[in-house]
Amino acid sequence: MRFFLIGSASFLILLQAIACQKSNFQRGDAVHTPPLKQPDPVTTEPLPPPDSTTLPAPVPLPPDPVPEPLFQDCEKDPDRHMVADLYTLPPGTPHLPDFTSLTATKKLCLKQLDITDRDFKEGFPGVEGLIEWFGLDIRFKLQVPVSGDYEFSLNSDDGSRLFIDGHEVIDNDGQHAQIQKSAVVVLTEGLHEVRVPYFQGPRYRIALELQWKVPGSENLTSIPATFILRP
Ligand SMILES: [Ca+2]
Repeated sequence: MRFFLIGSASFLILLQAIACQKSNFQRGDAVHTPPLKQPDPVTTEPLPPPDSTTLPAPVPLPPDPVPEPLFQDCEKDPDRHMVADLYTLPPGTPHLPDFTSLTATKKLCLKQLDITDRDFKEGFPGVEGLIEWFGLDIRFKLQVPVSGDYEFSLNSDDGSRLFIDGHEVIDNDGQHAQIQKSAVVVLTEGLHEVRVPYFQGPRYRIALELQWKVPGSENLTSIPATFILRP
């Protein structure tokens, strides 16, 4: 009987030892679990250059302003109220011809007669054939703001004349370098017909300026565009 108890106790101890070993074996599995994956190291390589296609486009510089031609087709610019019939003249023409006996080659429009004395190539840009030996019969309506004495000044290279309502006011005709002539006329308030026949003789200079001095003023100025209307 005593031997049986000792044997049973030994058997229990043996079972506990086996259970303990099994438990250790399971904990050993946890120890041998593969380590957690470490994050990739931070790269220190330099960034590639930015794609040039993503850069903002350079701002283009504005083009140089193109000088506005003095003469233009009348239909292209209704704001040009001076109408000029263009005539070609034979070389050596000494003075203004009778334009009514000639056939105009073109009709052009302009805003102002303010062509100061200059190289002939600068004065009539953009219109083929306007170099020398040509004539312009220029017409427009003048809106006179108030009745009174008006002084007009006509400067030209070569010849020109000024007519108001069919009456000659200034005769500056002839083949010559720039000459300025003036006259005073009495005008009533309202519209008046103005005509300035002009011709360019030989190169190398041209000029055509029409100015006025309104009642009470001391200075000659170009006629404001608001007072110029189509004939
Ligand atoms: Ca000339």
